[in-house]
Amino acid sequence: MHNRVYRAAAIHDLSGFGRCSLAVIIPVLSAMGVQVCPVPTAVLSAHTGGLGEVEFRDLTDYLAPALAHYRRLELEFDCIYSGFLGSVDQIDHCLEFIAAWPQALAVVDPVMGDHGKAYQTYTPEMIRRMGELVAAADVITPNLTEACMLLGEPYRHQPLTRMEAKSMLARLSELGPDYVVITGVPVASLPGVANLGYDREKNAYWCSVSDYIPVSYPGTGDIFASVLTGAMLGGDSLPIAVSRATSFVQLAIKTTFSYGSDPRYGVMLERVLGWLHASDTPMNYQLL
Ligand code: PXL
Repeated sequence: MHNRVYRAAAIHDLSGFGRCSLAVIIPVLSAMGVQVCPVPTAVLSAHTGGLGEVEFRDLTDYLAPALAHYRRLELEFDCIYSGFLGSVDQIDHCLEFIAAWPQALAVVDPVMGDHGKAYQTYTPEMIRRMGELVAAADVITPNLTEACMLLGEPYRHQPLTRMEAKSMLARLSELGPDYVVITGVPVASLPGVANLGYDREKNAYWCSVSDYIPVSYPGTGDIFASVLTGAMLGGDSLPIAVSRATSFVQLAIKTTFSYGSDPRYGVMLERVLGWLHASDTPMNYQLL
């Protein structure tokens, strides 16, 4: 039994509107009993997914002095969790955070794009160098677009066979991480959309399936990776952590869809956050 609150450094942007990045990561991890220390990579007025021209302030210069301060304080982090980055140099700063707390669980969400396309602010160099950060991670959580980018493959518009899905997981783990999770994957023999997991040490492939909902909301990848991180820090096995994250994101999407709100405004996290306190163990997983 552990009798302390785990602490995570969350290296992500702060988008004021649209319910993504730190605006959802902080409440989700806090609700799961993890202390979040936000390390903002950039401040934006809103996410970059269709809300017009955003105000963007890059915080690359802030990251090294913030790390130096935490070292002076002799803080311990149980987790270093990175996501949306504002510039290519921030990859080096994330690597420095991971190196400074080598015993911490290093979770890298290689946020770069979705639906087969890179996000507006991501340059080809950032995409190329993201592989270095992935190599230093214990856990990575790309969506299918990001998984294809990391492997240098064209985006897959057709459902994957189970063999292709397993091959993608295994090849991503060869880049370095012990645990690979790919979100939002259509798999030919499975209904809906699958979130896939691979535990390299156990050589075990898992999947957790969601119903297909014909709307896409920004920030769901951040919510998924945060629930997964909170669950793994709390001692869940990989399939149970993937299952918990899948169930929660599905609940958030279905709740929001039922209200018919503007998808660009994100999911109605406020209405569903309480579910994270449920003590039931979700068992929405199967072998891939
Ligand atoms: O949820 C990913 C994300 C994070 N941060 C910013 C974004 C997006 C996706 O659009 O624009 C600023």
